[in-house]
Amino acid sequence: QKNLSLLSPEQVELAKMLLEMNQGHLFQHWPEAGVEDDAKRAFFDQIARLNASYPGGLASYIKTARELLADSKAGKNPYEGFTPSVPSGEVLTFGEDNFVQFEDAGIREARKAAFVLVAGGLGERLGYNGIKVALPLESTTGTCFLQHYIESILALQESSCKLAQGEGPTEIPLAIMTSDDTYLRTKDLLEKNAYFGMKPSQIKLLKQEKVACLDDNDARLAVDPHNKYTIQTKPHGHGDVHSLLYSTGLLKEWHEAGRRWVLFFQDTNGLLFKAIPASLGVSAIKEYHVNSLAVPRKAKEAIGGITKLTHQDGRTMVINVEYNQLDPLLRATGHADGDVNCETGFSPFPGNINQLIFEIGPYLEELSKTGGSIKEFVNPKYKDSTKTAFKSSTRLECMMQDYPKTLPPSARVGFTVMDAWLAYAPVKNNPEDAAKVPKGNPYHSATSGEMAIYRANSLILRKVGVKVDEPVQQVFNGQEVDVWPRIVWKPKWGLTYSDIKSKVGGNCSITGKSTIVLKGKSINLENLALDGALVVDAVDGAEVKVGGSVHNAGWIIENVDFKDASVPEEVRIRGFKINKIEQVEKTYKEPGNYSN
Ligand code: UGB
Repeated sequence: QKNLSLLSPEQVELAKMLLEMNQGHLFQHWPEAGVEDDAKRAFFDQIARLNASYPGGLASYIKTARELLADSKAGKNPYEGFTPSVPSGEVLTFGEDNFVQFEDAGIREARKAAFVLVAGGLGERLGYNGIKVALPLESTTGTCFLQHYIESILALQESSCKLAQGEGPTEIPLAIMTSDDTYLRTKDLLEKNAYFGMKPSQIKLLKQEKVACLDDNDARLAVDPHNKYTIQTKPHGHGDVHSLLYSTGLLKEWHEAGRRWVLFFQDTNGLLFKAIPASLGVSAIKEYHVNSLAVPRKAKEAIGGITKLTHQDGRTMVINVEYNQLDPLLRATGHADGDVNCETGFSPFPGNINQLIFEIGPYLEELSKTGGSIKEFVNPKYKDSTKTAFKSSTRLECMMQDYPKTLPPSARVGFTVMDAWLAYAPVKNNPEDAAKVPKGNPYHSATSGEMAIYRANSLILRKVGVKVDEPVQQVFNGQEVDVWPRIVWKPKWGLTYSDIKSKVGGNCSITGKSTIVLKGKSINLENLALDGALVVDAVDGAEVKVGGSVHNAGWIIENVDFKDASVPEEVRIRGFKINKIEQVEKTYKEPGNYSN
């Protein structure tokens, strides 16, 4: 009461609302007026921001939270009335005829696309201190995720525009959703690196607001333990991306510019762009309004399962069921063993990798009705089975893949399954958790993410006729992985199967200890026998033929302990470093034809 005199009429209203919503604990330890008044005003500034940035305000947030927390405590099945079954979708195998056709179609469509990277997450499971998009996706070249993504989009743009011969849009835009945790560091990374070659005007940084954390089942707002005048906040989830694209007018702008597709992707999947051309081709040819990319999923793997849900009233939808909900849903509908592998060794439900392709027209039309709001959920970690206390504060969240939940049955919602070795290798788990992953399930760590790049590139080169040695097994940070030759290339060297095939000729071979780095657009490998390290760098316009025998001591992988604080964090978390002993470097700085 004594503090009321400090407040503006709006702040008094907010204080009343908080008291009505049973949030009196927020003021319990406040000293009388005259003491720490500035901090008290700052508290109300934060309350006003939280209130303004949530549809319906904080009261609505607290009300929804109470309902969802009560459902969670009661163990209520969010899929009441629905029966799950395995849906059918487009299943593609790299290099097969239909894969190549879809890739061709995808390259044609790419110039009409816009990309959206969701990168507002803290990466809590990884425990890395920087932003995840700044992490190297492999340590052979040290290229970071953001650089790789931008270079991939630029390579797509160039290939697609070449086919279009000057018709239609010529630049593919990239929007990046950040949060308070990632905005400045993402901006900084782009500015310090000249936007990795993209025009600054092609990139738009969006920022999602955080939501208040909750301390208990009555949705009492959580106070920061270090500052009693601050409410703890956390990101609301990647689902915010829809309302942001709508409220900023970006989606409308893209639509008016003649764009047809929007592609959403996550912060740390170094393989993704190998799957983009074919999956975009599927969207175009099958005329999907919504197309989700999927990979075969191991039971209990921490990725959602794409599921067909049929309601008692006959409604059906194909939707992602999140990993923590799939098992209870199956058990509740007569599958006594829950989320288990079938005879293939995989879960029968394809794994959602949250790479979504939407057709812009129908998407914009839907958002004009909903404003982009997405159904929320809560996922508290309870202290014990009484479900009365949380291990740490929780908050409401929403997921971008839940968008189709509100679509009418006429919407064309499909999915495309590709091999995980080609399409999916995220970096999500810290070394300790990764080492505990059940044998046979993917680690989703910095170690496995990097090794997956070498494996995919080795398998792709094998498909186009290169003899690549078998991998060897090695253990890094407690994880056993296959170590293939370290084969890496810039996206502009090869985006599609046909592209890559056209650049490899004769009898080429690469031994297991080898490293090859291809940094130019027109580098042709012709009768190359590599046993060591070879780095080829060629400017655009340099047509280079590389062949013959290359033999040297090469680049060696050496173990690093993740607890060794003398080693940089991005190296430690993968458990190895590369010792560059000896290599052959071929550099072509002027356009022209070169052969050796
Ligand atoms: N992200 C944001 O931009 N904002 C946020 O508020 C939160 C996250 P996680 P998650 O592919 O492996 C998803 O935390 O949510 C960004 C799917 O739900 O890495 O546990 C964040 O920066 C799941 O079905 O993943 O699981 C990151 O880029 C499955 O597909 C992205 O959102 C799983 O990903 C994902 O955030 C997967």
